[in-house]
Amino acid sequence: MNKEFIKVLQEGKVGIIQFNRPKALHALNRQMVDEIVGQLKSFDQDDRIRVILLMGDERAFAAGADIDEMMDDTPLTLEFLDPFAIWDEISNVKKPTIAAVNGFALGGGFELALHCDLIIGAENAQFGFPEVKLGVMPGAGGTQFLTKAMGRRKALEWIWLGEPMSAQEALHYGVINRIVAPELVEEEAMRLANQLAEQAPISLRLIKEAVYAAEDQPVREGKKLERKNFYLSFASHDQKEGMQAFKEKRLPSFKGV
Ligand code: CO8
Repeated sequence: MNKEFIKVLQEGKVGIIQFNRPKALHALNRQMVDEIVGQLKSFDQDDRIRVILLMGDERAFAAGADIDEMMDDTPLTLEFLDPFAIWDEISNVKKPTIAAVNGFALGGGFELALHCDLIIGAENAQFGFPEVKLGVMPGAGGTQFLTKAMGRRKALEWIWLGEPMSAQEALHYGVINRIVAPELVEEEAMRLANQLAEQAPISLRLIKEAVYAAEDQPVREGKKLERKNFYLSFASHDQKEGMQAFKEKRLPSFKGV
C-alpha cells in the first residue's frame, strides 16, 4: 500500500498516513500531496477505517511546500496547474482526521495540519507561515484557517512576521487541541483516534458537517443543517443501539450503519 512519499498503515480501525520524505523534512512536492489526498479519499471510502491519522517523524510533520519544485513557477504555470485545487478535497473527507505534529509544521505543512479536524502537538513542535520571508504568502488555506482559529489581529501578526509559533502559543490561541511530550505524540494521537473509532461513525460524520457549517454559514442556516442531521441520525441502527445500550446499562457496539 506504500507509495513513493508516504507510508500507509492500518492499526485496528485507524488508517495512518505517515509522510516519508525525511531528508527534505517531508517538504510537500506535488506528487506527495497527490499521494496524501488520494490515500485520504481511499481511507474515507474504506468501511474498515473509522478515523484517519496523519504524521511525519520526530523532526518534522512537514516543513512546507517543496521550495525547489516551486521556485521557477510563474503565475501562468500556477494558473494552469492549479496545485491548490486538490487541497479542497481534504475538506470533503467525512471521517475524523487527526494531525500528530512533532517538530516543524511550516507553510504548506502547517496548512495540511490545519486541514485536519484535530491537531496534537509535541511540546517542541513549531507551527508557522514563513512564506513572507520567501517573498510569497500562504496559498493552501493558511490565511483562512488561522484567522478562523485565532482572530484577525493575531493571525496577521503571525503571518506578517513569519515567525514560528510554539506549541504552547498554538494551544493558547486554539490552533491545536493538545500538547504532549515529543515521545508521546503518536501514542496520544492513537489513543484519541481509538477513542473516536469507538463512537458512532454516523454521529461523528453528521457532527463534523454541522460544526464546519458553523464556520461557513450564518447561524440560522447552520441550525437548519444541525436539525436535519439530528433527524437523520435517527435513521441509523446505531441510534437504536446507543439508546438500547443505555437502557440495558451496557456499552454500545456501534456498526456505522
Ligand atoms: N522545501 C524544500 N526543501 C526543504 C524544505 C522545503 N520547504 N524545508 C527543508 N528542506 C530541506 C533542506 O533544503 C535540507 O535539504 P539538504 O539537506 O539537501 O540541504 C533538508 O530539508 C534539511 O533542512 P535544513 O538543513 O534546512 O534543516 P534545519 O534543521 O537547519 O532547518 C527548517 C529546518 C527551519 C525547517 C528549514 O529547513 C527551513 O526553513 N525550511 C523551509 C521552511 C519554509 O520556508 N517553508 C515554507 C515553504 S513555502 C510554502 O509552504 C508555501 C505553501 C503553499 C501551499 C503548499 C502547496 C504544496
